[in-house]
Amino acid sequence: MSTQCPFCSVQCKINVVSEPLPSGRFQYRAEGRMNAASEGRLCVKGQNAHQHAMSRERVLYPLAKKDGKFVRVSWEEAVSTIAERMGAIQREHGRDAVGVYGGGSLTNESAYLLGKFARVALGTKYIDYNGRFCMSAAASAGVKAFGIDRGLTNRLSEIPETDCLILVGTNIAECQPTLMPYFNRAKENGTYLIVVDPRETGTTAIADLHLKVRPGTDAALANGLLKVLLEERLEDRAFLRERTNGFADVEAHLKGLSLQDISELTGVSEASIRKAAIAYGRARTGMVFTARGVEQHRDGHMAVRAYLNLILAAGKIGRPGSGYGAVTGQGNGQGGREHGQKADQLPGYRLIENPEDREYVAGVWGIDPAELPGKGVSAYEMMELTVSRDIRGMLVMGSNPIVSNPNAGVVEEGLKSLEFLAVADMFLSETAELADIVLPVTSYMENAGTLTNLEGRVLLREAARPAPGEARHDWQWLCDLAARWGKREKFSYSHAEEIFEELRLASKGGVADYYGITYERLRQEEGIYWPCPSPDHPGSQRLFEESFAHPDGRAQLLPVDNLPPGEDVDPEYPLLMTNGRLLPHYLTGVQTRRSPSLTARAIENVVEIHPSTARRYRIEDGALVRIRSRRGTAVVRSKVTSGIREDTLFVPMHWGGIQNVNLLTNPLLDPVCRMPDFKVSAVAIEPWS
Ligand SMILES: Nc1nc2c(c(=O)[nH]1)N[C@H]1C(S)=C(S)[C@@H](COP(=O)(O)OP(=O)(O)OC[C@H]3O[C@@H](n4cnc5c(=O)[nH]c(N)nc54)[C@H](O)[C@@H]3O)O[C@H]1N2
Ligand SMILES: Nc1nc2c(c(=O)[nH]1)N[C@H]1C(S)=C(S)[C@@H](COP(=O)(O)OP(=O)(O)OC[C@H]3O[C@@H](n4cnc5c(=O)[nH]c(N)nc54)[C@H](O)[C@@H]3O)O[C@H]1N2
Ligand code: SF4
Ligand SMILES: [Mo]
Repeated sequence: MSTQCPFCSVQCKINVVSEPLPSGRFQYRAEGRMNAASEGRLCVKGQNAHQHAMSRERVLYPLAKKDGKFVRVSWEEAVSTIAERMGAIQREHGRDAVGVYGGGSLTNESAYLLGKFARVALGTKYIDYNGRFCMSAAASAGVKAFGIDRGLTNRLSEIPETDCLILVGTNIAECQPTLMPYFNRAKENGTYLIVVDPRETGTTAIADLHLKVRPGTDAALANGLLKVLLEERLEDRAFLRERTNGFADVEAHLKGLSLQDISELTGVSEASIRKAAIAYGRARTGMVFTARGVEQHRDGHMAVRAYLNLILAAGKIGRPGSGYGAVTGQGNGQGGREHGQKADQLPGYRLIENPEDREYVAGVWGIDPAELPGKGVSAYEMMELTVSRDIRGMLVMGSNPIVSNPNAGVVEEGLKSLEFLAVADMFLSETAELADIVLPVTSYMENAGTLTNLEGRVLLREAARPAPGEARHDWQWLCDLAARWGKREKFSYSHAEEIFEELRLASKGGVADYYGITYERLRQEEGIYWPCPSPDHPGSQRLFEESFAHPDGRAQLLPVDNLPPGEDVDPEYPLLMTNGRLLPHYLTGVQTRRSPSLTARAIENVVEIHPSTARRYRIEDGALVRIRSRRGTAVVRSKVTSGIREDTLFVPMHWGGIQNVNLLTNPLLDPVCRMPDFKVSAVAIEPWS
């Protein structure tokens, strides 16, 4: 069975081989299949991804909650119940009283259709998705600085060609493991590798210089790097003059900042800041990659902008071996943010507030532009509206929001207070458990469609096996549901490819232009980089060689303030807690916790704590501990390690219930992109007894 890994943004191609056992049963084994991104490699998650797809815990029939218990119902009853209950809420409280919540694991076709369903069938402005927590800071920074947001500006194969690499808040070794050989090859070629992370990871292990930054102070660190670069006169004046705007303001702003203050704020020595800046400035070619460590902050947008300032000032972009990478997270984190499941977006990265964009997409959908709702609110703000009862009904497709939202305790209360909740999932996730109706959906092995990987390369994933039980594709039941709102003729597709054909048209002429991409081409060419505006266009491998995507062709620099962490320590909450990922688990763990091989590698949540901090708070290695923040309390096991800063704790995000790190996290939102301040909370720790 030939398929594609459902997990991270590399989208490795897989062959699942079945081998007969003497008992007559089969055992399954996954092998990597050659492709340009992973070059045939698989990480441990890909090697075991078939286990959850084949799990006995799959939801195989529609379920309805009756007297507090789920019972099996027909698809007809499930869809009718959703239509009746959501319809009644809309009639009583208005169209916007229902919300839709999507995800970055969905295929482009399903994500596109979800956006169309919200706007054309439900007619609600409230739609957003889990990518808000993932790519919104880097995406908005790319749009503002370059005029376009496409994860990597260069091909992966250029990584080994670059002389200096800066990886900021990105743990490639655990989060995109099959890409590590590109970085190892770079090291063999003599690349100088700088990694910025508050703790030691598999990625910092290969660094030449590890800047152990204090969580939440990345913007200041980037300002420090640029300040030194300018003092050393390592900027590219010709590039700045010919290809950018705004440098003079940045230069003036940096003159007013002191490197000593930056060093104190960030916990990184002046000598290390100098060393890193000079290495990057002097290198002939250089690349900077950012991920959630730097982006999931109340100033995530500006922290990325500070790094983009550095790249632009050094003139290291738009050339072989020089560029920027926003390391996308989810399997379709890139495509999922292009085709309209975001509150302010229409397909092709068009904007719902732009009259021309509205007119164009309304034309494709055959409706009056005036019928299109306006802009809604971000994912966490939608959850706040459930608490205030402005949103009374919700449809969740491809996410587990009560585990993945910040301030998860309040989010759970909000979802519990809904008059009606429908969840489409393969499993009874923590969120699905709260639903009135659960729709059983197909997994990656059964559902065909396109996904766009971290390079901006659109890939076709064919179906590898039939749907189990009565599971259906997301787009199939969305069409049925739309018919209940009287929109059958606008949602009549018999195959994902027909939706893609419409998506091509809807994206035509937009920033994320897929018009030139067809299933046929994808089969032949094994992936095409967008923008691809016409069927004879080869796709865009390297961006910004001649110009940036703003109307004047120039990139935009912007002064960035040095900010302290969004919630700093005090005597009651004396430590900074950050969070992130472990190699064997994926996101809220709904899928990987159902894979015996993966879950055996990490069966419960842990907190990384420095030995001297552990001593101070009487924490023994391997003991249960209670962590408290202003939002709530979580209980996890301690893991004492000298790899982490003394003032910092690290707790992975893959567990729900009392082990959920998001019971602690801060829902303070970035003013530009509405990214929550996930990566830093002030906490207290004590032994659990
Ligand atoms: N194994 C695995 N792989 C995954 C995922 C998964 O759940 N599991 N999820 C996928 C998804 S959706 C995403 S978004 C990506 C995420 O990929 P990453 O962003 O690489 O993952 P994280 O572990 O969240 O954070 C990366 C690093 O940031 C560091 N960090 C924490 N706070 C700060 C800070 O304030 N500043 C800096 N500079 N660094 C900080 C953490 O210590 C961590 O090592 O991974 C994708 N791949
Ligand atoms: N503290 C903290 N919180 C975080 C983060 C962090 O770093 N720290 N990271 C954030 C990030 S980057 C992300 S991406 C979010 C992710 O947060 P979530 O979206 O909640 O993560 P998942 O666990 O992937 O949930 C996806 C759900 O959809 C189901 N699913 C998978 N494929 C399909 C499909 O094709 N159709 C349907 N209908 N369902 C499907 C899965 O079974 C699962 O239940 O979490 C965010 N939350
Ligand atoms: S999790 Fe990512 S790196 Fe690992 S096999 Fe899947 S797509 Fe590849
Ligand atoms: Mo993500």
